[in-house]
Amino acid sequence: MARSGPRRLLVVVLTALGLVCAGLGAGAGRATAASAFPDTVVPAPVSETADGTTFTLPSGATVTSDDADTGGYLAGILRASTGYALPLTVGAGTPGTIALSLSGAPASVGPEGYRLTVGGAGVLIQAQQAAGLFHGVQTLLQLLPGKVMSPTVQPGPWTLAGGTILDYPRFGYRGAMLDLARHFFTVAQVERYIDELALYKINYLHLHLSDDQGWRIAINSWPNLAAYGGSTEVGGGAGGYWTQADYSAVVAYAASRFMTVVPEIDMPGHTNAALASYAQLNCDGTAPGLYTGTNVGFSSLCVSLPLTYTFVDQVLGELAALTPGPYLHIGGDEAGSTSASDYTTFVGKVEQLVTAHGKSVMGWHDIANAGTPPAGALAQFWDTTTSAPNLAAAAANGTKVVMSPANHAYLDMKYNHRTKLGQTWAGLVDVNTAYAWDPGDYLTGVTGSEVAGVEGPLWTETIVTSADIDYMAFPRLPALAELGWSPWSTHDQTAFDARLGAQGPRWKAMGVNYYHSTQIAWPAGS
Ligand code: TNX
Repeated sequence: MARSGPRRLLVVVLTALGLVCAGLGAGAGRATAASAFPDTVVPAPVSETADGTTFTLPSGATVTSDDADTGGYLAGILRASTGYALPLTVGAGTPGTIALSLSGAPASVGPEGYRLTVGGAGVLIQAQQAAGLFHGVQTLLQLLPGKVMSPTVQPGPWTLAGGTILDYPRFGYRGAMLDLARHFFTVAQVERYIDELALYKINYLHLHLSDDQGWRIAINSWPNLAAYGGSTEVGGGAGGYWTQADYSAVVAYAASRFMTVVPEIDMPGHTNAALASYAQLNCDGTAPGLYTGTNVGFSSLCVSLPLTYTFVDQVLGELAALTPGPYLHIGGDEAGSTSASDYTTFVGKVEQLVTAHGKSVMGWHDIANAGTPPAGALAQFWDTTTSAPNLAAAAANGTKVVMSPANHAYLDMKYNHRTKLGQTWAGLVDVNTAYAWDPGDYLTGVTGSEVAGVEGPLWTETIVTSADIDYMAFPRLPALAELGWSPWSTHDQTAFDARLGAQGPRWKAMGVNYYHSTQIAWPAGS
């Protein structure tokens, strides 16, 4: 649905008013602040119609839901900040003040979309599937004052504007990657990040589980990988690893946020931790030492060694058994110590192993240098160029592309030269640079229909704490999330910057250590 000119102007004015009101402090309680509906939502919805009314959540409000988990998720957040009891009823019956319903949604919303209606009696979210209800809940939370995200009781009123939002994603793959290898992160740290990502309708979590500096997942058939290969990290710290139960807990937690885990074992390069753990995996039978620096491209599995494929097969087999999602990511990037012919041989064999374990291949786009991957594969573009001929050829043969151009999508690039964390090899990436590209029309020879979606990788050579993760991901991750979800027709830097600014009070309430980019007018106090 088109946005009319006058309404757009009105929204700009009301948004500004909302920001001013937000700056008046928690006690101001001005119902008019909610009039900013609906242009506070990131990612921008497909269509939105405000009807000029408002609705205030009464203290006796109830929640009904056709999906128990999503109802419980919403009620949990609302109870904490409003202090209201918000009793939850699951299943059929009279709709509650807030009703999450799996009936009546238009077919156009698809598996992940929803229709959200705010009327005089309350809020109705309708979806075809539970994922749609969950995404609709995220939009609802963004229509409420930002302090709704606080873990402690805040003063109301809890007012939102009346109207209807119809919404569904542009792309099916909207990912974030976390590198656990350069620095180790605990289950709790990753679950915290999952919760933050879920707010922006991210639906894939790519975990980079092995690299030169560490191996982070226990593999029963090769126990030294984690026990020894996981015992350090960049800078020489103690590292760590997840047990298989830890990994399964993260997979289940992600699923509760409608997010699919994609595990990555990077190979044939980026394998020093594995080579250090087992001498017999090395061509010369000698294990290198553990590595705690930040160079890339110096390690390679031994392509001519039969044991290499026994090893890869067993590792992938255990991971496949633990992973309900469709993809196993085999890395394949920066294999600087593997000859081109060895690389082709190796990637071809490993792709067959992934297929044999019933999974689809995902790899960095370098895997297209080894020819077109098997049907159903995803190749992840990471370079700073706008053309990648071998990738375009694979795409023409059916490989779908996930877009992570490092000069726009890498969450480990510095915002500017004063940024203490991060790297600069792909350039500086402030918010507007993160937002200013079209994933569906970026690579020469790769058409929109060949693009599966976007992903924001966070490499962790310089990232150590959850505060560091927050600082690099926010506010850029929401920009990427919008490129992945919202129709291109909504793309507007000025409008986005205003909507992004409206997230500041939410992150403040949650304790997210976000970067206060000077490109954004953050509301006072956030
Ligand atoms: C490149 S691009 C890498 C990673 C590094 C990252 C640092 C790619 C697929 N690999 O090994 O961590 O740069 O920005």
